Amino acid sequence: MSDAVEVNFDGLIGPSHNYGGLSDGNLASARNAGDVSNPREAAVQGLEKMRTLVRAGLVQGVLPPLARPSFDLLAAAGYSGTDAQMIEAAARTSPRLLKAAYSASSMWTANAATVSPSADTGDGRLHFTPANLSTMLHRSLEHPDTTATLISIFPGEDRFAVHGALPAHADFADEGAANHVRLCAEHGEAGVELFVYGRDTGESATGFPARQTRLASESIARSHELDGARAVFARQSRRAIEAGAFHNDVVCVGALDTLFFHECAFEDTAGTLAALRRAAEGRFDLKPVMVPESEVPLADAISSYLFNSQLLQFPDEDRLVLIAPGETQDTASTRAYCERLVRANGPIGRVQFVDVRQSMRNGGGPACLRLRVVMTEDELASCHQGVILDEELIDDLQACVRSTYRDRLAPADLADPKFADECRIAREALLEILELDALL
Ligand code: SUG
Repeated sequence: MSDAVEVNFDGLIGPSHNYGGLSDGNLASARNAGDVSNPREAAVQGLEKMRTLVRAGLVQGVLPPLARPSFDLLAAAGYSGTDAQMIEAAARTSPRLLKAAYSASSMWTANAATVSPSADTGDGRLHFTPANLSTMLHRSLEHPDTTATLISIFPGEDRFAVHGALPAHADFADEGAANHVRLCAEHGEAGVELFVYGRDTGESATGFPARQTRLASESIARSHELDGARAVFARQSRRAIEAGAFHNDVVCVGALDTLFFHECAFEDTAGTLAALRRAAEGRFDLKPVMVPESEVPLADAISSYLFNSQLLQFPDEDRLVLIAPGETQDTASTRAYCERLVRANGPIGRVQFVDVRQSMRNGGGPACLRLRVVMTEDELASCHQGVILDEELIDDLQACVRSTYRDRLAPADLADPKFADECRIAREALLEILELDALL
């Protein structure tokens, strides 16, 4: 089967996008904590990135923002009464909790789920496991609603398997596709799935948190019925985590037969590449593109987000295109590296920069904003068509964002109960455009 395409499902950035400083180990989130955000600009930037891919002739989908604030979180913390009373009381007594309840973090759909295309799975279905995101409170709220979203968009258990999230315990900590890379000859052919974990169960934690465990990765490979010979488990380097690579996709991205990564991404680089080559044997020749520390220091890779790029096969180009954040162009070492990368006759032929600065300031680059789903023609025709974008739909979503989102949001604004109404009205209007009324 080679009739499959890779569909990027981007998260539509929600109206409560703010700089909460909620993610320990994510340097951008810490650095920008408390700043004034611009949700309207953030969502428009995200939609422009989607437009870039639509114009290139790729299939582009969108996932709607989740309802925020999460009144379930406030109720769980003992707040009661009307919505307004709960918000006012939380703002007075626990402003950090209110920020968590308001977080728009579901925009980073690379963390929504781990996805295995039907070409890789034992039962020939397309499998999703929504990530429990159990390491960060604000992100741990996402998975029940993400699961509902995925079921609405990928209905029918004959083709699609949407699993429940793993148990919400540190042993099963899971952050989804951000720690998962699928490599293959062609999207529709059986591939190799690389799972990257930061810690084993039972290890005592020091320093920045490792958000993915080996047990979580192995559990997902089992429930997706992957061929054991084609699943590889590799450990993320502690040094990368300590330097701020809270997900592997901050230091590594792969597509088709190409793995683009920083020298310090893995604990055992040679062992990881050898395991990938073994798993790929007979199907494709792995093309590793390793960026040495001497050319791009790890700190620059992380602050510029060079690797948090989308690596894509554009219809009319024979080499891959890297869709990189503008910050990569602003950083001397990564800009120079990109120029050399393109000149070298390797698998990556072009770098295109996009502006997703609002998201970047919370540690989310182009790759964080998308969930890759390889789909056969039949699967694509069976999914909810309202979320598959063309330019007209992007225009409609942008017009809706421009009329319903604020262009300035300070942490103190979350205390105003009227803002909760604004968020609800904006989300409802977006769901209507996407014909997702079932999620209201
Ligand atoms: O989980 N930032 C996100 C960024 C996620 C990026 N995703 C990938 N690398 N795939 C996180 O740390 C910051 C929210 C705040 O501080 O308000 C935040 O959640």
